[in-house]
Amino acid sequence: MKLTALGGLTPLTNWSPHLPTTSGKNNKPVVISTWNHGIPANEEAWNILSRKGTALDAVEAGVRIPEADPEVRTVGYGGYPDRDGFVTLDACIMDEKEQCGSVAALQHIKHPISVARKVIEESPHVMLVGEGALQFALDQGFEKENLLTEASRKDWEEWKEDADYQPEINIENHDTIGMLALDSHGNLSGACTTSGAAWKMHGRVGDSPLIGAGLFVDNEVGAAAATGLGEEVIRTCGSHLVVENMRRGDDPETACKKAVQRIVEKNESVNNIQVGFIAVNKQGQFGGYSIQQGFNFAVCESDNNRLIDAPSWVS
Ligand code: SD4
Repeated sequence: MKLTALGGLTPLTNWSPHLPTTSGKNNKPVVISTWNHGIPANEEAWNILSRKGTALDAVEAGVRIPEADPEVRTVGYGGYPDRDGFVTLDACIMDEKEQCGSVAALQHIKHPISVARKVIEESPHVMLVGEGALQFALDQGFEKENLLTEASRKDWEEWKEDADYQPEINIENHDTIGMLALDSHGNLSGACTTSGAAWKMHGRVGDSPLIGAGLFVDNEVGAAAATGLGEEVIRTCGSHLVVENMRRGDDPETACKKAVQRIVEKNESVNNIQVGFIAVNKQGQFGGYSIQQGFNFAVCESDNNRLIDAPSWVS
């Protein structure tokens, strides 16, 4: 471990698990999602889970809430555009049979997560991008809309004055939404949806629509999702790594922490990098972990929907 290069960071050995960032009991159904906007999203998902609905239906319905909310500037309608002023959306969804669907660099469609689900149900593929994804969505009956709100257009105009691309560590405390659910039948599913990094290059795709990076589900083991600087998550196949850590016996928080540690070890400095992971296992235990402070996630179980501050590598 390159601790010398990580002045000021906490080595794994000094860490001890602390409640209530994780749950120790057998627990289902449960739904967990990234950031503050996870609270209303969980509420919607819980409506389905509490009526014995499927995890797949729950995560799709849940993340549609921030996708439709123009106040959430990092997901769906109202999301920040790329440097050329285009709102391009990334999303994926994965179910308990390891069926997965994904869209990337999709424009003009408010609910990319539902297009991703259609990729599972109505195409022989896993991933569609750009123009092809838009054409598929229109063929499936989705409506073409302008997703660039006046507020986001103004922010983009302001950004263009300096045109300085600096990924922000925690954007207003709510970024990509990744959501994981365990339903009353004991099945896991996950969804992840985002407008990606603000002011990104046109055509840039982050981790969020990439199965294994932004999201991974293995119904025998658990599920994980990521938020933060997508390039770092892609390099380490972050969500897949978290699930594999759980397969080897780690509880969800430790599994997330080890994936964070992998990113930390691969970088000379993580001062300007934020990545957060959430995870849930087959027993309904959950946890999260991030590089920097400021990452939180929402958990809903037994009608109790609450925000939890994730522990972080940098204290
Ligand atoms: C991306 N991971 O496109 C997304 C953005 C995000 O917190 O999650 N920001 O890189």
